[in-house]
Amino acid sequence: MEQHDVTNINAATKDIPRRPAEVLLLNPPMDFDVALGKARGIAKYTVMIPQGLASIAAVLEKNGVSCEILDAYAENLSIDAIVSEVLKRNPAALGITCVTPVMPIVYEIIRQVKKRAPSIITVLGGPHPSVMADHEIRNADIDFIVRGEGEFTFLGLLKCLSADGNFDAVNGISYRKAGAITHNKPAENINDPDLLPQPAYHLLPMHLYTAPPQWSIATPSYQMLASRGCPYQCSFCYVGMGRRVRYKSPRRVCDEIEYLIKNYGCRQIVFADTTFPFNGAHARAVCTEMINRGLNKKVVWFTSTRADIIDADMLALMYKAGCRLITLGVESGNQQILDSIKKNITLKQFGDAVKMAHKAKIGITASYIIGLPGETFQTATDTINFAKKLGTLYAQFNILVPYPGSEIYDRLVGNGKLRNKDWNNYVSLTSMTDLNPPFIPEGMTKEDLLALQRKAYNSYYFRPAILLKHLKRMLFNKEFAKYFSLLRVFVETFKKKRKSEG
Ligand code: B12
Ligand code: SF4
Repeated sequence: MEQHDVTNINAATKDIPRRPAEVLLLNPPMDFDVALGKARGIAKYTVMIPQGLASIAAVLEKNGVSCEILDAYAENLSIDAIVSEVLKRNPAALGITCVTPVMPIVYEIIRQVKKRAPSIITVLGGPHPSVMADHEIRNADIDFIVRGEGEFTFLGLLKCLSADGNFDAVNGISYRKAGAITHNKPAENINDPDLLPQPAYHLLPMHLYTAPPQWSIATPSYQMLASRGCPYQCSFCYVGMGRRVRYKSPRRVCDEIEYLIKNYGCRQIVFADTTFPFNGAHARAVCTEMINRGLNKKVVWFTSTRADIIDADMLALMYKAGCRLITLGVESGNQQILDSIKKNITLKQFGDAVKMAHKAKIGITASYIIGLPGETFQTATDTINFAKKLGTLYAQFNILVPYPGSEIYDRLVGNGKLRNKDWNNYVSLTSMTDLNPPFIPEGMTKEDLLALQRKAYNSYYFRPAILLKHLKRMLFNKEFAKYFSLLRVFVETFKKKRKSEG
């Protein structure tokens, strides 16, 4: 990578008051074919609102900082197109949201931006730079990293930049000072999400957002949050929002839904919360408020949850309030593996939860992980068999990606079992044919993992019982558009896979 010195922050800050557009927030593309302008990604079938950027933009606007969002992920923009857009808008600061697999694309974007406009201040935030700050800030194209929740940290940083102030006072940032790397104290998490303004939906290309095809019952579909944080300890997961859960009030949740209905014709909500009905009392209050305001007649909604926090009454109320699908992270069909990843749920609890949801007429996507540490052919087969026994509407079989920030990642780094830190390989969900998996369990090869994943999908979906279930749904619920989208994703993924296999 070409390196050049951009550490002269003072020179850059002098420009700030003279610039019209202060901040440009960027959601980068993730698919390298898209980034290189070679193809439109299948990502376009799952294009969700970048809630973090939308929330930051709202706080900036409220505080008088002019701000724009470029959702290059939603717009399928290539790196070249993004760079010319950034140069055209010429912001004082460019803020980029980053998950691990987008990093190689982000490196290239900031390399080109800094080469052509060195005075644009680059700020990275999001899950990946938050945990890898010490590593990433060594890249001279990155001026600042904002760790953790970014709304007020970023605002503080911008104020400091325009006043030529002292960065030491801004908690939550990492940067280079006189050649040395400095990590300021962590910033505190936002206590009360109600104090945040509503996300700046008006700055986003709202016509482009879609839910994953299997969740698309009604369109337009938008994603929102009812809470932040997760108290559980699953070792494969990175909980960037902290262990303490903070809730939006039911009134705020419903105001936001009403806003999305009124302004964007919203008919479906996907709660992006890690586990929405975590606190039963809060979930009941949200559902009741939805019903009282008649929102259950206007939108359907989905959420992720855990098998140990739902019960028959809760599910019945959720259904009444408009919930039609839940995602359950089952992860493994082998109790020993489940215990080893600190899931703290038994196979029996999963079985009971699925039965209760079926009774409540709520569909389930169960998600599984193949290739966890300790996985053998037998435990993977246990997972496939258990999935078939549960018989949920959808099943998703991911190959483990040990994301930075998760306990598994730290353990694999510690015991020397992490195979590579090439972030290109840190993509889950897609087939790994052309990737080099960062972790492969002992006694297995990459081909074994791929074969197990293929076997899982084939033996799950190509069964008369499941095919019939879907056929019935398509015909009786008139979900033709959804199934058409699913078919397109299937065909495109297949074509892409064939291409990568040469
Ligand atoms: C909903 C969701 C999705 C949705 C929508 C993604 C989207 N564009 O919003 C879908 C299903 C599409 C998805 C896809 C993926 N996801 Co996802 N997703 C989530 C989930 C559950 C919620 C995200 C969210 O809305 N958070 C709420 C907002 C408010 O928080 P935030 O985005 O983190 O932003 C805050 C801070 O991080 C910070 N910040 C963020 N960006 C920036 C930028 C700047 C400039 C600044 C200053 C601050 C800042 O300030 C924000 C406000 O406080 C999180 C888990 C979680 N709870 O965060 C996983 C999570 C973010 N996803 C993850 C991953 C890995 C992925 C995929 C890479 C999976 C894959 N396919 O390979 C893709 C990547 C797609 C993409 N480019 O975003 C990981 C990331 C781990 C890592 N180390 O990178 C997470 C953390 C899950 C996990 N527990 O492991 N995801
Ligand atoms: S997998 Fe779900 S329940 Fe477990 S820590 Fe992550 S967000 Fe929380």
